[in-house]
Amino acid sequence: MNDVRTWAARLDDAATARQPVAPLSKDGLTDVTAAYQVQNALVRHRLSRGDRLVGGKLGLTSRAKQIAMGVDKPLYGMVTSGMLRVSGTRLSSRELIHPRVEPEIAFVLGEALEGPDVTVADVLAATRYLSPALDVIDSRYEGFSFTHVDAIADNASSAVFALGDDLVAPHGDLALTGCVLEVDGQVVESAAGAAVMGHPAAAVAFLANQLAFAGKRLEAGWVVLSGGLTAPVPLRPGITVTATVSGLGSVTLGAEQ
Ligand code: OOG
Ligand code: MG
Repeated sequence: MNDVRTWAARLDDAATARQPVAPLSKDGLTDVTAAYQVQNALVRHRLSRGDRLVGGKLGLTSRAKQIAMGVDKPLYGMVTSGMLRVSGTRLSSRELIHPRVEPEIAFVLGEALEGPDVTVADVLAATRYLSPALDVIDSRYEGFSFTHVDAIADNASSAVFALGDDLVAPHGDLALTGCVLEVDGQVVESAAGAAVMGHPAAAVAFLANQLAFAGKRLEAGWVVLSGGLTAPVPLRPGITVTATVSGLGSVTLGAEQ
């Protein structure tokens, strides 16, 4: 318990000071349960500063992400109000440590989802809107290098995210929906929805079912980021990144010079 508090404070300080730290796995963090306890305590730091819980996010749900980060198991984190930016925002380089950005499909829930037996069909029935999302990850670990438990403790590297301007009701086959990621107008990555667990709603179901182990659920009105569809790209100073998802529109973020 002592370690949990110390580790959470270390990650919170790293984010606040924009000073990365050594992975907690090098300091004795080994099991997934303890890692989620650290994550909980870390999120409580944000809530104590006035943030509200507004949803959840999946991490490492596509092969592309797993290969890029060298971790082969999915995980989840929690999303708070202070992470949300309007599409078109330019982020300041002083805000973050070494940000990377990735395209995702976001779900906005009209109804709560409570595990353990949530299915893809349940997720789609409970979804009010879909939106393209840009997820800016900013690992609090040196060199953006971590193990599965490290990334869990660090709340899935969550930093900032943006949704598209239009929220669209679910339609069509999300597994076959195309996603294109552009940097300064050049296509750098692309994927189909199926890149995330065969179907992005499967990632949301996975999250609802995982939360059930902790006696928690996804609430109505929450947003869920289903996980990076492609490898992330560094959010370098001066660049503009746009994700477009067929039938859902676009979302853009930039970084100041
Ligand atoms: C951890 C996972 C973060 C995703 O979509 O895979 C994540 C990381 O890659 O830093 O948001
Ligand atoms: Mg992500």
